[in-house]
Amino acid sequence: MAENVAEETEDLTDLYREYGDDRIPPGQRETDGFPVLSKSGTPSVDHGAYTFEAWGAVDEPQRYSLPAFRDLPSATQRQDFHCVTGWSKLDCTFTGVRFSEIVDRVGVHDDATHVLFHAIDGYTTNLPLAACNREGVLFAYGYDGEDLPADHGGPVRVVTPHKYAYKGAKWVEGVEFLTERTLGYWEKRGYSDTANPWNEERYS
Ligand SMILES: Nc1nc2c(c(=O)[nH]1)N[C@H]1C(S)=C(S)[C@@H](COP(=O)(O)O)O[C@H]1N2
Ligand SMILES: [Mo]
Repeated sequence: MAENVAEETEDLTDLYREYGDDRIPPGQRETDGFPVLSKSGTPSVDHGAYTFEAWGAVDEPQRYSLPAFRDLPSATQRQDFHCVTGWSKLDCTFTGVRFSEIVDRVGVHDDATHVLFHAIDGYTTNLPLAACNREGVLFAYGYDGEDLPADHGGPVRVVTPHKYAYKGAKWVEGVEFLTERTLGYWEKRGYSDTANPWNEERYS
């Protein structure tokens, strides 16, 4: 899979304890499979032409080919995955580049407050910078020790274990640092901007 797989798997399956006693958020049901949920199907991505970019309110915009991105220091984490439509998949293992790893390289401006993730299918999703500057926000290219399948967002997707899964853009091609909030695809269409599963923040 990756040239640079981390030795240790970080266990983030207990992060629900920040919000209460129940691992499965209210109104969610555990699923055995890994459903695929996309607004418009799986785009075909040319891995040779793929680039990951970070730009906006930063000193040093970054651009990586897929091999260069996979050469960055990596992390592997086990986490639960909660879709706002009601299913939760427990114990997913993702490998990728931590959000903080990118932050370290771009030199984020002091007045940056938000980010917008951009995806190849035209999808976007937003988060406050503070929600990204914490454990668990990963640009994942591996799942269960294999390359991340295309249906689940390969070659690279975002995962956000403390939020509903629509905050994790599949087929991500970049992250834009912003000095004000810009709503993403589902956030513009009535889904919660804050998206905390344990507080059941589904709709805005
Ligand atoms: N680019 C992109 N990312 C996306 C979506 C999408 O339609 N396009 N759907 C979101 C939603 S609503 C969910 S629940 C998860 C689903 O991820 P999965 O298909 O791997 O289960 O991806 C999120 N990321
Ligand atoms: Mo979802």
